[in-house]
Amino acid sequence: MKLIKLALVTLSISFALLSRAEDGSRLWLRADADAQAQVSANKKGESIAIAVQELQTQWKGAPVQLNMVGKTRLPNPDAFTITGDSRNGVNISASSEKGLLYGAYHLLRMQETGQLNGELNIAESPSYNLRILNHWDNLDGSIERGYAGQSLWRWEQLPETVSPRYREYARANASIGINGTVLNNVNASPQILKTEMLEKVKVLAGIFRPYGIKVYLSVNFSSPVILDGLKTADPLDKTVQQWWKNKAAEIYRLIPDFGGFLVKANSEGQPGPQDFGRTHAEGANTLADALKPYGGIVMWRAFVYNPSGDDRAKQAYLEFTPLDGQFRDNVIVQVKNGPIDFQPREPFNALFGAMKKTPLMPELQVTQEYLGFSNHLVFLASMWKEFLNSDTYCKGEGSTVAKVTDGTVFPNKLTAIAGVANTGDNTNWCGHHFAQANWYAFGRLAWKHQLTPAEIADEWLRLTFSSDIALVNPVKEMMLSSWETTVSYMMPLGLHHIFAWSHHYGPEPWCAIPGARPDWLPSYYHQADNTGLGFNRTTTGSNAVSQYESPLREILNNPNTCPENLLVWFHHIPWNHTMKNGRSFWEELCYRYDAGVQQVRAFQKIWDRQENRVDAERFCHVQSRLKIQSKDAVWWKDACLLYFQTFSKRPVPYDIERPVNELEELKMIKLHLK
Ligand code: GCW
Repeated sequence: MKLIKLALVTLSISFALLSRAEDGSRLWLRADADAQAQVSANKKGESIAIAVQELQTQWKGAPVQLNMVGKTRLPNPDAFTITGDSRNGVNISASSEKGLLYGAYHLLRMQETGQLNGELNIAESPSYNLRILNHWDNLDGSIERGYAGQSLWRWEQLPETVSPRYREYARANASIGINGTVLNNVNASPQILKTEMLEKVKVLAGIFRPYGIKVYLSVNFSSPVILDGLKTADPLDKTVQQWWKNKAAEIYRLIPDFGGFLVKANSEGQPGPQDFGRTHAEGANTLADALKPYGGIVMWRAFVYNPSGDDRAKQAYLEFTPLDGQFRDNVIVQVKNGPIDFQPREPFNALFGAMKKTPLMPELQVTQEYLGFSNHLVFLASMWKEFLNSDTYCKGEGSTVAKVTDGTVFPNKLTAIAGVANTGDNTNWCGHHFAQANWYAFGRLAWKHQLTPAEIADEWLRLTFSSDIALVNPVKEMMLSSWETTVSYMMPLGLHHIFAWSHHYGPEPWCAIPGARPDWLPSYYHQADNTGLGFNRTTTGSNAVSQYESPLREILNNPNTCPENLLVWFHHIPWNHTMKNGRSFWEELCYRYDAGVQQVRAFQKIWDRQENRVDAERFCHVQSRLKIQSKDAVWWKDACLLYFQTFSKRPVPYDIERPVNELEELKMIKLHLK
């Protein structure tokens, strides 16, 4: 009998463990739902009901009162205050249901990260009003630049069958303040605007709504022609304008709070207004006029470049600055952080600060297209902070990118930020457990760009792994140095776009595809020759520096004042150029690559020491990904140094690790990735 009992107990324990499998599916929302808190609200509503339920089941402190207050007290609908005392009674106030929900998640986060110590005096209001994820998800379920499986959206099953993950997705986003989602790829299929697709979108919008999330769609500029056989998509044509108006009316009948459109036009083969001799502003305005009566917006992307044009890094600025002031007030121009394309490190795009009459929204890439996919551990908050803190000098010193986009420098009501999502249908959502930290960091920075990467990493680790400082401290250090480390082993000192053809995983600085667009080839960017390395964007070269305000342009123009981490972005640097530390440029390049390799090895050591503090499942998963990252770092170092050495003709300094690969063998590697 005793034995049977014991067996039963063991069985139920193992079941309990099984049902608690640490597969990462719970993201940063891992609080036990076994509390029985007293929670009341002065109003009813769908979002309030969620806030109440989250608190009832997870809050372990004194009774909580949710108060809906007037807009005069809290003008931003997403803002909230938390007052009172966690031991005697807590008040969360906001002027909207959403605000109360954000307040509830904030309070729970404080509890879970150990930040409660009695009195509460919190007032939060978001940095950006619109905090939006962009999904590059195709209607066939594939994801462009997605490394975590297939799309979360099961279009073929909708509208009848609804995956439980839709709600989990909404909850995760709401918990970090994300309030918008663009469901489909910017390389947009016109089919998304067909009535049967809109019926499906409506279902998702309905699930996301109580979580405060609006749905947006990417649209194809040729939709009127492709879907309904119009003769043209010319934005100044009356029938085309009417078509967009009718489409907007149809959408809003189904989804009254639809957010609006995201548009990639005249970029990488996508159709756009220029096909008809019209400007980006004319194109954007036609869509904006259609959405205006319903409160919708247009996010018009500035990611444009064409092969016959000037230096690629200059093109978005050249096309968009002449249009400043010509966009409707419900258009916002969406600009990637850098002037090229989500490279490991870029200077900020000179459009920030230059467009003074048009609101701009930063576009960040959460998915790691150029940063090792979901194999490499790279915490992107550091990169995004460097970008947001960059000084544009557009209204004197201190006009940072953050301040020129969040309404501080230019008083825009329309403030927004977008992140290209890294989610997919993998159990752990993002492929790499640590890639979840980037989704988290995007939301947290969009909410409050003043947060430091250290604060965000700290929160995320406590929520996701443990609050044990023996884990938090070393792993946080690893996260905080991970971006710089990756830059070191991939593209230090301002190198960029020396990736393998098309899939962008791994090095191919030698890549030469006959007939290929020159601006899709690494040699366009690195310009290696016997004299040196780098793209001359100074006044003696492409003069991209002139797109920046003084004194930044002068700082960048001079190799002795240009930040060394962007040196060959702006300069063609001689191999024997003396760096600040006295080394030659060639030597420094070698040392940087080597440092990157050594640092990833150090990450492996840091992680292995956590074996007893992390569940086996996630521990092993991260451990094996770090092995890949370590091997890849060596691959990058050998490929780039051996290749550039054919130009520098200098030895790899004798005190750094010797190459373990042959250049000719590395050149044979052809990965078949998407
Ligand atoms: O980074 C490049 C990607 C493309 C992407 C494009 C864009 C969606 O390689 O896959 O297309 O940028 O941002 O439009």
